[in-house]
This record gives sequence, C-alpha cells and structure tokens, in this order.
Amino acid sequence: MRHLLVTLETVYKKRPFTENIPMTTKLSALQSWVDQVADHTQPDAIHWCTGTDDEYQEFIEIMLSDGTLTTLNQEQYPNCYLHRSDPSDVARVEHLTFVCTDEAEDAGPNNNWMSPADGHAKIDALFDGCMKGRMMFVIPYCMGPIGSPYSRCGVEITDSPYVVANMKLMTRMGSDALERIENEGTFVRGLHSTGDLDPERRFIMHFPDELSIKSIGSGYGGNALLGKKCHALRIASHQARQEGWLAEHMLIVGLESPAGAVHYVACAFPSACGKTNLAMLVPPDSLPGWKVWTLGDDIAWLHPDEGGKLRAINPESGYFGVVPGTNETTNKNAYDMIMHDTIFTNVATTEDNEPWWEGKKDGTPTTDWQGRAFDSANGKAAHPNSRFTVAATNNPCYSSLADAPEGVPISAIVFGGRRKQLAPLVYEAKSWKHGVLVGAGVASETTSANVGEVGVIRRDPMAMKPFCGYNFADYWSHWLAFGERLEHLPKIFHVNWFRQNDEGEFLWPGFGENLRVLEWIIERCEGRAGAHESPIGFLPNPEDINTTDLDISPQVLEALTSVDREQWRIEMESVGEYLESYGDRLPDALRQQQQTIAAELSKSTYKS
Ligand code: OXD
Ligand code: MN
Repeated sequence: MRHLLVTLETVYKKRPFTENIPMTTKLSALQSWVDQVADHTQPDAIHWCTGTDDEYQEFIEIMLSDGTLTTLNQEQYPNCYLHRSDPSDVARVEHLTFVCTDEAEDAGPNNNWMSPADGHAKIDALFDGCMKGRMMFVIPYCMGPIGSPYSRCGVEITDSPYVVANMKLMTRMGSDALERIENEGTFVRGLHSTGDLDPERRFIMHFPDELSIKSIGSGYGGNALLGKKCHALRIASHQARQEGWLAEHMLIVGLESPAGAVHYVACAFPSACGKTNLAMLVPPDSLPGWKVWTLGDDIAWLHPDEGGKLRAINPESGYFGVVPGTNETTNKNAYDMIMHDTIFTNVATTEDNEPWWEGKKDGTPTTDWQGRAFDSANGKAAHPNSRFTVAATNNPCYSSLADAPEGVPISAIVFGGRRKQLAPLVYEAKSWKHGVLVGAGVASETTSANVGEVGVIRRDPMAMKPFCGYNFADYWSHWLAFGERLEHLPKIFHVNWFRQNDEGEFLWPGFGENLRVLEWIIERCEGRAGAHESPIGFLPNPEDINTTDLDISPQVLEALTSVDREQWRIEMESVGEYLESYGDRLPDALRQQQQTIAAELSKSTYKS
C-alpha cells in the first residue's frame, strides 16, 4: 500500500502521463477512447483504478493532503471525512442538463435538447486541455452485481479524486468491472472534469445513441458520479426501452411479515422525498415481528423474468443520501450507518469536530458547511442538500439478496410525492394502465436536490422528470407495452406521507409508521386487506389501516383516507392538460384512462 501511495504521489508531481500507465486494457475500443481523451484534455498522468480498499485509502490520503477532505472526529466517526464543495456547486443542475438526439422530439418536452453535433462542439471546447496540471483517473464500473445478466457497465474518466472515492463507495468499480467490460466489449462512456467550477461553464450532456455522457464544471454527486443519474437513469432508460426493461428512480425494499412472508416493493418518489428513509425503515415497537431489508434507496432496474414476473436489481452498491433530518427517530439505521466509513459533503461541524446537521438531536454546530464560524444569520449550519456517501454494506439492514444476479421479485410498485393537500395517504390503481396514469400524474413540491426554487408543486411523472433520457410520451408507451408482456403484473399504488392540516402540521406521523401503509399494500397484493372503490382507485377504509398503538384521531384518519371529489376533478383536468402537452406522441390508452376517470369524477352520484 505504501508503494502505491508513493506511486500516486509521484504521479501527482506531474510525471508525463505516457510514462505512467499502471494498467491498460486489451479492449482496443476502450484504450483508444482513453488515449483520445488524454490527447484532448492533456492530463499530467493517468491512473487506471483497480477498486481495491488500499487504493481508496490512498485517494483519501491524497485528498486530506490537498485539502479536498478534512478529517472528522475519528473516535466518534472512524474513517469519516468531510468535503466542502464550492458553494455554487451543491445540487443537480437540471437547467444545464441536456439530452442530445438527432431529433428534438426524441428528447421530448421533458428534456433540454441539443443536436449531438452542437452538444459535442459546445462541451468539447470546454474539455480542451482542462486536465493540464491534473491527473486523469479511469474508472471501470459495473452497475448491478458483476455476475448479473441485468447489469450494465461503464467507464468514467474524471480528474476528480473525490469522484473516484465516491464511485468506489457507490458502484462495483475496478478490476472485476474491467474484466466484464473486456469480455462484453461494450460500455457506457462517461467523461467528467470539474473544469473551473464556473456555473457559466457547467454542462451535463447525454448522447443516448452513442451511449455516452460528458459532464464538466461540477463535482456534485448527481452531476459528477456518472454511474448514478446520468448512466443508471438517463442512458439506461433509453437502453431499457430498446431492450424491453425499465430503468426507474425507485427504491427497492423487502418487507418481512411476522409470519415470515417477504414481499419486495419498488417505490418511486422525487428527490429528497424520503426514499432512503423508507428503504431503511425501522419497524416501530408497536408492530412487533416485522423486518425490513434494503435492496436499494434510489434506482431500480426492472426486468421481466422467464416466468413473466417482474424482477428488480439495484444498479448501485452505496448511498448518496440527504443528511439533514437523519436522527435516531427518523432513521436509526442510517444514523448508525453514517457513524463510520462515510464521506460527508457540506455538513456543519461541532467544537469536537463531529459532523452536524439540522435535525441531528445532539451537538451544537460551531462551523457551517462553508467552513465559517456558524452564525444563524447566514442560514442553516449544514446545507439542506448536504449528503453522505457510504457503501451499502454499512447498512445494518442490507438485504442478503442485494447481490443476487437474478434480483428480487416485485409485488408492488408505489408512486408518491410530497403534497401538502389533496393526495390521500394511499390508494391502489385499478389496473396496470390506470397505474401508468397514476405514475404519469405524480406531482411533488420541489426540493433542494436541484438548483432552483424549493417547495413549488411540479409534475414529476414516475419521479423521473429530471432523469428520463427520452420523450416522456414514448416512455409512457413503453410502460404500457411493458405491462402487456408481464404475465404476473404487480399492483400499482400511490402514497403521500406529507399531508398537512391548515396549521401546517403533518397529518400522518411518517417514518417507521409508514410500515402500516406498506402492510396494507402487501395485504392488498395477497388479496387480504379491505378497501372501497372510488373513481381515483381503491382506497382503504379507515379500519383497514392498522392503527394499533398509534395516536391518531378518527377525523384525521378519515381525512387521510378520503378524497375531495371536486379537488380531484380539477387535478384530473390538470393532469389531462399536462399529458396533452406531449402532443401526438401521447399514447391513446393513457388519454383514455384520464378521460374515464375525469368523466367518473364529474358524475354527481359519487361520494368519497
Ligand atoms: C438524488 C437525487 O441524489 O434524486 O438521488 O437528486
Ligand atoms: Mn434520487
């Protein structure tokens, strides 16, 4: 290990890259791409990442020595480090993210578009010589278990050691991935440089037809860890459409009932709406015997298996989670998980050099996320989108099936959003087609995971608004056709944990208590739980939700399990208008679903 450290340090002292190629590849397409990128970006040296723990440690030490990382209190937080990013570089940048296809229509109204020629020209100019004085890292990675037929590989080239360390925590990267790439001969090409971090020279471009990504000017996870949003969602959604599967912004969780039956559920919620908390849920004491297993907290790749069932893998192997709000009550598993071997980004620190964030119950911040003495006049101590990066194996409830090449069978798909009003706690779609409409109609308040206004309601179909790599209308057609191919269709639900009363208080306790709603969902899948039919779907009767030992009034439960017909009629109209904005490509079956429900809601006989 010492030897490698010396090698990397030497490399940092600007050896010409041609003299330092510790690892090359027998795949000529990969070698020539790396050579061509090196010619273009002019790094001082190239390092091919092997993915070993020793190599990770070296990257940590290099970042500690150049100030990219600082050490946190090693007694309380062993192997935990803090990265403070450029204050202008703290979130995804949807307005600077492009999908480059020959025809604008193929990217759709849901994406910013440029032609591939314009996209390359614009971004290549920024890559010109951008790695001079820096080192270039080649990261072969595999999204999904190395041995799974459902996994797909990529190679990220970056000049950021922070990206390398994060990719090590988040993906299966290094020699094993390289071997698979060499055997398959195909991989997604991702080129990344932090550039000069000037937001004016920041772009994230996707070329789905070339299976390639170019990202410059940001070191933030969603913009820079190219395996995640760029590959596993935008490029993969395009590949999935061609190959007959789905790449979705969904957590995957296993729910084991006291009787020992395990159901796997995939849930799509927009960014920063609690997917990590749900994926790692701790059953409350009042629901004894339940166990919850995390498969993934952000992305699911869904494939039909030979028996016509839906199976899911999580392409990632780590979590890049929102830190604020994490505590022993909201998510004890996450709270424990991030007490060791974690990279924190943009949290505050205490006098004892422990990481601190809003919602952490103990400690007092003395230094804010920008490294200034904390003063509440400057805003929050931790950035609202501050993050932890941690390997999934740190998770106390990590599923033993997360590495299974065949994935897990999915019983239910759950959509959800953050809605103060209107959407009930839970309802069930009447059919797959209706479920596709439910997904297409998802709306949620915007969060700090993207640069822009926070708390504004926007349509976020299937929670994929920022991540679908092609026209949403074609995506909905793909979802509809996909359902036709499945012999055993999972049921589709919609949940909303975020309903508030007029005083702005949450109606539902959320967090671990959400298991009560999941219990209803899986009992519906087993044909055991009650419900009543309404135009919007099947709603639980108040008594169908297990409220044992829960402090909730009948009035509140009634409000959570009913719908305001007039408000939903207006909502359905707005969904209809939204869908029509996709024009001719909108699948008729979806239009019909919307029209049927709108018509039913208009009938005066219906009472919620
Ligand atoms: C994320 C996001 O980081 O959705 O997962 O923004
Ligand atoms: Mn996400």
